[in-house]
Amino acid sequence: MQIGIVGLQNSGKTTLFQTLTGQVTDNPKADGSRGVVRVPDKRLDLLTEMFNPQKKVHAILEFIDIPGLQVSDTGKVKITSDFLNKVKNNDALLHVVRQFENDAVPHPEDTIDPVRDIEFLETEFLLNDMGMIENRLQKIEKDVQKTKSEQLIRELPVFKKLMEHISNEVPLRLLDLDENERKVISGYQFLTIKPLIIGLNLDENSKDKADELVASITSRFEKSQLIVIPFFAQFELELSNLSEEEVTAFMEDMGITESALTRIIRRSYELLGLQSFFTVGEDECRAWTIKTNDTAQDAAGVIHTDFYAKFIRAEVVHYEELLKYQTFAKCKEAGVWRLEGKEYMVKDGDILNIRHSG
Ligand SMILES: Nc1nc2c(ncn2[C@@H]2O[C@H](COP(=O)(O)OP(=O)(O)OP(=O)(O)O)[C@@H](O)[C@H]2O)c(=O)[nH]1
Ligand SMILES: [Mg+2]
Repeated sequence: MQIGIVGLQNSGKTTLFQTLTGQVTDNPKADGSRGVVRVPDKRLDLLTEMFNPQKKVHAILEFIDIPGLQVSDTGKVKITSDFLNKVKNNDALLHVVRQFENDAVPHPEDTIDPVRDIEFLETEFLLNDMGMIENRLQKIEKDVQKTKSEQLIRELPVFKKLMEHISNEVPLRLLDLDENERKVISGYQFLTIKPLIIGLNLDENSKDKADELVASITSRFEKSQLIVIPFFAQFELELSNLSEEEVTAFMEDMGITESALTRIIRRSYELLGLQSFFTVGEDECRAWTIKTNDTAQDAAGVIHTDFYAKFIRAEVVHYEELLKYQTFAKCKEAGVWRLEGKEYMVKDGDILNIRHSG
């Protein structure tokens, strides 16, 4: 799973990227970096205490620091092909919006106005998608009669649906598409179809206004159902050099109960329909990421590609049950340890042991 950090120039993308990944480079302007983040999970910590394994392996998310978007003289955000290339492979986007004052670092529009900046990007993203849909639709309508191409016949109703939706200036992510429709357009890189989180980058002076700001942005963009997460990128980056106790004290002082990292990851999981399952043992305790509706067989395939085809059964016990009964033997006695077939829908927090052939 990969999340692209986008936004206007000097909004704090690289600062946030460094805060999230702990990957601090000498050159903060070296964009396009890719960083792996371990997904914090208290359950994995407890399982590790329980099994005392040689290795503890977290689930991971990847973040990409995408170069800042410029604003042209005519007041438009410039969407370049380089930008599109860097954005297209991401599963979701995190739009960092500036809400910090810093005279040394000019805002491309001079003033601080998060609503304007969100609108800027949203408008350009919508126009970009609208243009793509319009062009494609024209081409399909022109060629479909002539060629009777099956692909075009399949695409036509889907593109009509997209056009109708986006004409109302609503991002494509809010359009209900079934699996077949998604397949038809999977080759197209629409910007507004990607799950989106708005990251509001505050400075210390705005800490008392944070809730109010988030509420006003959320209601202003009600139509797009934006998810807004406030954080203090610079402040949290500075904390990374301190001891755990100091960090806790400083965070309390700022009224932060959870780091930006934890909150961003939790919302990304929700937004992307992700969940975690665990494998445990004396050699390794590990958290894995799968989609919400994945089956035991899908989960097996995530552990090892071969396990998908060779799947026999999954031994399943939920984390909460293991915590309650402490050992697998006691879980068995209590009837909460089960053998499940390949169609079993894995639940967040399941502990699995895959039985496979060969
Ligand atoms: N005062 C203050 N400065 C910040 C904050 N966040 C970022 N900065 C500063 O703003 C400057 C730009 O931050 P970056 O993180 O490099 O911004 P960016 O969005 O990656 O910029 P581009 O990659 O050029 O688009 C840096 O000098 C940061 O130190 C903040 O919360 N408060
Ligand atoms: Mg940057």
